[in-house]
Amino acid sequence: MSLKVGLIGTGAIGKDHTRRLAFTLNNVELVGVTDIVDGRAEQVLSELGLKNVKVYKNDLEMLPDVDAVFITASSTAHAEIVIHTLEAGKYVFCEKPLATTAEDCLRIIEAEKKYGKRLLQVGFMRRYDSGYVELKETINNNTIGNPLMLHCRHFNASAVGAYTTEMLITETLIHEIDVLHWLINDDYESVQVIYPKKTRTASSDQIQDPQVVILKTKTGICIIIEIFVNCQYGYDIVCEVVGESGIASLPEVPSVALRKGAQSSTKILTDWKERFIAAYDIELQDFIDSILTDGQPKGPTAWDGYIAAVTADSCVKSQKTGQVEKVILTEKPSFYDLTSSILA
Ligand code: NAI
Ligand code: ISE
Repeated sequence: MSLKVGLIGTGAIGKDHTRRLAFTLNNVELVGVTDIVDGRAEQVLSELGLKNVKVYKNDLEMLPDVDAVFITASSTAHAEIVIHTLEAGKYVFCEKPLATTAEDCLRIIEAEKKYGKRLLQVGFMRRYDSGYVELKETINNNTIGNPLMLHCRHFNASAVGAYTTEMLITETLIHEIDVLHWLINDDYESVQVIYPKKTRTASSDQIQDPQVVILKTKTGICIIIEIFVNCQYGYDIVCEVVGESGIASLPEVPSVALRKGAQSSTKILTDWKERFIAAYDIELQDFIDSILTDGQPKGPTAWDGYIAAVTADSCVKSQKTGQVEKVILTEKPSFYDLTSSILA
């Protein structure tokens, strides 16, 4: 049996997931794609050599023909498309962030609750990365005792010209916001954003790059994250957990160690598509298989999307005030306790 799916938004990750759905994943049939920019969907299909995939005018035209949609449109378009999909009773995989406001995440939660079972998964793929999974097992096994402090880095070689100071939080840090509370089984209490000296390599001097974010959890764990989206040298993801009796670190991406020309070196990747290629494959396959076998997805939920949005909002507030800002969530709907999640 295979799941009939469509994809909305054929930009950078949309093209990559189109390739994945058409050529890499099992038990899935890519029926169609759509993009708001005329000709973009056709171009991606032609570049990938996909002749039997239909181009739809928009998500509404596609919905009757599919069981599930993959939303890879720009973040500002997510909420509306997610709501359309849930109202049609179809499954939805929505790339991060679930929506650009916490209010929209709550609207999505209400729409999903009405349906009575989980229909939605958010694209927080790091929970499927073997390195983070091993790190979580190491923490859960009490190998380093209780976590006390974390030091993390999320660096991109360069960001597109349109990247803003806020987007370092809402588009980039959002991955750490999601994966770290999952990793250490704790909830966020407060955040603070600090601005170091600005790089001269950003495409606009309007953007504050890099930034340092301090997240404090309810049990007192202190997390320091450096975000730098124009670091020039590569795509570098670091996560080091300091515990009571040792330190556990995210494994480095394997690479041949070179000793050459009086230098010793290993490779650093430059592109997020390559760094998390296996995680994206496993994540999308899990979404497809969970629906086919259990009738609902079991990866990151709309509630996880909401936690990330509220925490991001507090970070954006702190960017403006320079102060420590609280992270205040509404009460978690019991719906999300009852629904299964192996990734909880
Ligand atoms: P992009 O700008 O390359 O592509 C977005 C595409 O969506 C464009 O082709 C645009 O025309 C289209 N679009 C916008 N509004 C639309 C609408 N209403 N209906 C149909 N198409 C629409 O952006 P990119 O980098 O591919 O990001 C897309 C989304 O995926 C963002 O939400 C981003 O945060 C997320 N993302 C997630 C990544 C991950 O690691 N999980 C990596 C990169 C992006
Ligand atoms: C992009 O949207 C992603 O999600 C990538 O994983 C992240 O590293 C990058 O900073 C974002 O722009």
